[in-house]
Amino acid sequence: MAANVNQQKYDAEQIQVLEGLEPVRKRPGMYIGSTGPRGLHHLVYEVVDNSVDEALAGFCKNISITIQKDNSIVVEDDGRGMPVDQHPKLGIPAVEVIHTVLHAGGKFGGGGYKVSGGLHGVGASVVNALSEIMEVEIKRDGNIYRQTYSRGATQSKLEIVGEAKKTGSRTMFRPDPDIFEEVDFDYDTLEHRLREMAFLNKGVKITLSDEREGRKRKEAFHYEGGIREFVKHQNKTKEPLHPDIIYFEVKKSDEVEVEVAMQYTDRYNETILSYANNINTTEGGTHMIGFKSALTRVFNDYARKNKILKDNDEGLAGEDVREGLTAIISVKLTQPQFEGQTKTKLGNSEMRGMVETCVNENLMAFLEENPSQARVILDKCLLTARAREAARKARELTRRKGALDDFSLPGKLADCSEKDPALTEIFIVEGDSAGGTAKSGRDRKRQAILPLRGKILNVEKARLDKILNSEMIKNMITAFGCNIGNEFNEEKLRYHKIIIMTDADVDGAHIRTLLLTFFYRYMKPLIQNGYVYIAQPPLYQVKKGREVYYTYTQKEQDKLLGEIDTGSKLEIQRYKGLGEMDEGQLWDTTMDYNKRTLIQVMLDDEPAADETFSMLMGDKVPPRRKFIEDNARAVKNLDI
Ligand code: 0RA
Repeated sequence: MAANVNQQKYDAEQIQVLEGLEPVRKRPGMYIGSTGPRGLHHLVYEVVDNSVDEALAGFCKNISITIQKDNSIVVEDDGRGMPVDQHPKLGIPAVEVIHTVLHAGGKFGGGGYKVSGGLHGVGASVVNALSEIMEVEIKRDGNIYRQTYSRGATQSKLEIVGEAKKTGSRTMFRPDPDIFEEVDFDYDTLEHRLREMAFLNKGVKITLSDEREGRKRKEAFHYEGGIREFVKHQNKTKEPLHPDIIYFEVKKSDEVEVEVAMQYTDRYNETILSYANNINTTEGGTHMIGFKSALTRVFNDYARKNKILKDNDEGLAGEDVREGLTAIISVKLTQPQFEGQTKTKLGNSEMRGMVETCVNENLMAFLEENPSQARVILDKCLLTARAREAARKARELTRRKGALDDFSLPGKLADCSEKDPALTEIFIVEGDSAGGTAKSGRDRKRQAILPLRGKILNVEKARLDKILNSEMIKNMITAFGCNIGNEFNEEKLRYHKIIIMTDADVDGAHIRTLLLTFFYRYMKPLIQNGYVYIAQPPLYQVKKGREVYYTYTQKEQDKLLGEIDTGSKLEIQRYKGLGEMDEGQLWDTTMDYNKRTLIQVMLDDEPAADETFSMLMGDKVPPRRKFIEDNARAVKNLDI
């Protein structure tokens, strides 16, 4: 009888709990951002974050993640094991609360900083709500405990299923196909984030395995050097200017921790990645501001003190001391405040001073202890400052000559008549002839056309002064109206859609990559905030009598030819370039708002983007060859 009463009570709790997770299934986007691939992978990070928290608390060394044959995920750690004692109010085991009550995670918090509570930081209950099955196994107090859940509800009571010598937690879940557009996990996506996690939490060993048929792989990420090795990794395809990776760490009690690693390379761009509680703060924030101001100050002070800068020399500017720099700033704090459009901007005001002091003291000490490395870095800074000054003088000269060219729209631009940027778009078109066709075919009110002739400059290998001498780059800057680099101003952007329209061949892909490199390095917010698109011109035109079909991929073409009645005569044209279409065709297939497909360029993973652009556009050939070999099979419309 007693057991029966208990059972009833249990059922009542269960219903209450079930109601608690309904909102997550109704509006998953609110909790994990999206139900696309990004949201899907986010489920894994939520579960891994809990194990990383256990590692940060000092109780766990190993975390393993396995993609199983059926695309279910297993996350296992050797921590203390999730708590199984009864929750005083709810009367169910703590582990069940963690998995069935929304936002329960925080309630168990006993001090120390946590990864969770960050970008989404919604915890295990949300993963349960969005999984068709979930199973937790806990080794603790000599027992193995198990409980199962499904779509947010408890499936079985927590029970002891065996004996355990060690401690730890194991979570298995399979995302719900009713919720997610696609439930296939991408190994590379997980690999990037997990490697990043291992860099950011030194000493923790994270293992990733793929057990799916034909895709078997296994890798371990374990870095005793932490973010030092992160910098080394980011600089793999760059040429470092000095041997040491400058590194320092300041820990104030258990409340705050600041870690900085940096090294200069021969590149002209900067890669400064900032993190708060393991979250990539792509919008920067107080830690980033503190770092930048300390950097400028330390190099100026050192240069003056050592007479590298004379008394009446102008000081080094921020961009002079950041050129070629690869740096990682990682802070951990108990109460992070995330602000900004995408909640990736650290708001805690105390972090500015903390990072600033930490960098002021430690960087100055490094320079003083390593005079030859200091000299190499400063020589580079001085060179940059001189180039910047020369470029400024040259610009002023053209301005004084009366040429207002700098401010007037480029002659090559066919602008649109609409003035509201939210309603307009600009097509960057490969070649004058396709540019001409696009001009005739476009909607003059809302579509502007800027033709590009030949190849654009590879900005990965050029300094700003040279970049600003490139006619095509100047044309883009003036047409967009938003300026570049430090002067970039999103509010001045003249078109809210920037559409790259190149041929569907290798040259087109090259031009597209060059353009994206320029946008990424000099107008990053354009990509971050979703203004950049890629047009999809068709690959084939198929005519059957009076009917005309267009297909955009080889697969689509094969499908069409399979479906179409091939008894009658077909005329098939394989488009080699945009120039082969007349204005009507170009409008119909690629530019018409109602029929076209545009691919929006997004920035999901900053370190990965930096790595790819550095490798594709830099001077080291072997990594590039390897990339091409690895990815050759994924290239769909390769036409050499
Ligand atoms: C003991 C106490 C607490 C949590 C854990 C162990 C624990 C949780 C997880 C989640 C994944 N792996 C884990 N390993 C251990 C609660 C105390 C607190 O939140 O500080």
